[in-house]
Amino acid sequence: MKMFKRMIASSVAVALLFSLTACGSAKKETPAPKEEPKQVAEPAQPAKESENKAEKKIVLGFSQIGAESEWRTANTESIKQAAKDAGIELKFADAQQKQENQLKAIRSFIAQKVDVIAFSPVVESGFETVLQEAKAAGIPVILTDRAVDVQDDSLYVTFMGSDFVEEGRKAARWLVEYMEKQGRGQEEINIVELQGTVGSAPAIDRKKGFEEIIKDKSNYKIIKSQTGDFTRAKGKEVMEAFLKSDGKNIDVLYAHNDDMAIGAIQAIEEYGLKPGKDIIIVSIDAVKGAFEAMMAGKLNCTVECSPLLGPQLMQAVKDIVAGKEVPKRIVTEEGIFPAEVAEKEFPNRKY
Ligand code: GYE
Repeated sequence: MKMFKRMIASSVAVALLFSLTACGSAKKETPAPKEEPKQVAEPAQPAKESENKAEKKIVLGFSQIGAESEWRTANTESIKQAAKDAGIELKFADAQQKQENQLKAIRSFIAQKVDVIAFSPVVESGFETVLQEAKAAGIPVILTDRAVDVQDDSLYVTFMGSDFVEEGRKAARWLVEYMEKQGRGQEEINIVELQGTVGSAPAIDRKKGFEEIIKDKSNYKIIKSQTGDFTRAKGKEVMEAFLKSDGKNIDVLYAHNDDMAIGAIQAIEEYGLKPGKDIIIVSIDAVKGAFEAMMAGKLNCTVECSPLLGPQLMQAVKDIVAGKEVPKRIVTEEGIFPAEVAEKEFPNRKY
């Protein structure tokens, strides 16, 4: 499968060629990226020591967020494996969910004069200065998975990852349809929400997309919403607090990732209710743990968010170093998996 179409010319007409197809279906097992450039990337920096470029290994500095979830572990593996396969030297730094560690890692990559920097920003804000430093040093930056909130989008070459708003919409659309099918379409539906890391792109966008769909349905109410920081432990802890205050009034749990849903499932069982039955649960990522929970009847639906970004990242690194232009935005195609298809799809899951 071709990960990128490459841009040879920087004309707007050429840029239009990159609008590809819409999102996938439950049948999809290997999500493919689709490309939606907002604009053509800046020309790559002139290659340093270009005489030896063919011989020299490309050095990529990658700042990962941490190891907070199954998703993240799969993402790290994908990046490490793809770097190996592509013959790219990878300098990998784990920020342990702390922005200050990411800033340090990026500055150290600049000091080491790596060829390309890529990172997955833990939160959206606060990266402007370090991105300006990278730009001043002539090092191209690729954003993977999560976006940053900057005025000047020439501070990065491309952003590859999912459409988180759409994932939130998919979760809500599934829920509304499911409730209708259960004959509960007109009932008061009390939802509790476990949000991802405060200030992160997926937490902001998944909330937004979900709310967008339920806002016109007056019987759907989010009665509690709090962060579980994308981890199982925090998801469990916050769900315990939700149950303590609202107990039997909770109809639905919407978790911004599967790990928090899995933590919450434990809390629900310990409280004496049946997850997936007494409380309907929808989450996002579609990791193997979610499929196991669905097959056990404890989770009702997971919306796919693919962490397998390694191969397309390495392709972009190579293209940029070779002076080719890449699309400004590369969106991953994703499906949705309700519990009914879990058993059939499980063997196909790659993360
Ligand atoms: O959903 C979650 C992880 O940024 C898309 O981060 C990623 C999210 C993913 O911790 O499980």
